[in-house]
Amino acid sequence: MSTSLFAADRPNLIVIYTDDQVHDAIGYSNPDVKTPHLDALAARGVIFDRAYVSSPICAASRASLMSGTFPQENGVVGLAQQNFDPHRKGGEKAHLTLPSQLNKLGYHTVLHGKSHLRNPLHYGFQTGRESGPHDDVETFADVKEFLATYKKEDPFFLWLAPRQPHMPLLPAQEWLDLYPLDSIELPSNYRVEPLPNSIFNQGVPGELFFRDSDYPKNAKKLSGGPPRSPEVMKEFIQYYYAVVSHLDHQIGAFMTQLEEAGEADNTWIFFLSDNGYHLGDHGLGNKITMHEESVRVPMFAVPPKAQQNGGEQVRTKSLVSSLDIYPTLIELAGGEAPADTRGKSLSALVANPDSTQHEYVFSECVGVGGEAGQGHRMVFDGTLKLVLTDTDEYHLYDLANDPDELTNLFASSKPLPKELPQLHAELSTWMKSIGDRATPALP
Ligand SMILES: [Ca+2]
Repeated sequence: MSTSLFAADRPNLIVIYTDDQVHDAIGYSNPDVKTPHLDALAARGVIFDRAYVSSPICAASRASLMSGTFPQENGVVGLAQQNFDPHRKGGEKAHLTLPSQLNKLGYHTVLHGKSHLRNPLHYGFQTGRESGPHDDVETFADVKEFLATYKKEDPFFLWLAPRQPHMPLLPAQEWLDLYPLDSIELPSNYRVEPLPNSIFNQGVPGELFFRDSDYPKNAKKLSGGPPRSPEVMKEFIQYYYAVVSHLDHQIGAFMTQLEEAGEADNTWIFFLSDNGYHLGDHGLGNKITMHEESVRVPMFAVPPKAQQNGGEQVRTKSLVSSLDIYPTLIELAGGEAPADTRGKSLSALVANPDSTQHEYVFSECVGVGGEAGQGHRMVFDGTLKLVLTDTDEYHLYDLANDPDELTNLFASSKPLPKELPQLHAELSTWMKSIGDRATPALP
């Protein structure tokens, strides 16, 4: 793919934005997961193997993507739905949201599925609606109707945000049948419960969540946190994967409809999730932490037909941020993202998957405990991950040698890497730039 092709003439833009899908809960990264439609779609574009969200929790991740800013910059830092101020920084530096920018560039903008920032029309979408809590059918019915009735004067920007595989996990039996329990593998870093350490805090210090009271259907309500036995965890994973496969099926049907509507030839599709999910790894459920399972998501981009690569899978190992979506879409629409937008257009990386999108990615999750500033932050250079926890402890992981993030180098006898001071400087500079507090000295 060439850069000139990236500047196609006002293509339609679709973002498929799933909910709580961990990075390897997709077939092209994990053969245990059955997602034939997503695998085929991804094979027509570029897979971003190392994509990180700016915040591993629903509302903060979404507001961040819509505004092109980190949570502490736009004020939506937590879990609960909040009235999202479309003008970041309280209006001092008025900055239109992604849908508002695309409206100005002549796009028809529509959201169907989960907004989680209250009414999507409030922050720039022209049409669409937030679907109900059990939207596995409703959201896809809404987008089907949108495509069927869409008038073709203007290109469209469709934000398709199904709630799956978020709780509750209620798959039909046909999807569960794809995953016999005896075929389910536990994660290599599975534990019955986490070690007592602030790195695992998911609320106020020491608080842990599984949030699976609706799983499985009709089951006795389970308590909110660990311990979680191997048997229970395998059943949980079975339900989770089954929901992912159902979601894949629905996306496949939508792609067929897009094709039949004659729009596939002039549409860019981006796929990602708002955050990952702990499936018993480290003894955890839910997200919120800075571990890979929480902050890393499946993500890929598919260009219009004429620019596709003929079904040969293309993957990039470069670090990518969810914040890159905003400037990428603005560029595709022929506009220019505001200078202080945090992400960077993916155009150069799509044209050359061997290139480097970011030297460092950052993430934060500081609003869950209910007190401002409480939570975790991280910087990651692709090998080393430095985390500052909510009790001011630093953790350092070497993912090249420890991909499961089991050894905190500060608590081991291993020598600290020479890159550590630079990593700390990057974390410190970034935290200051988003209005976070000063970083403590390294141990
Ligand atoms: Ca989510």
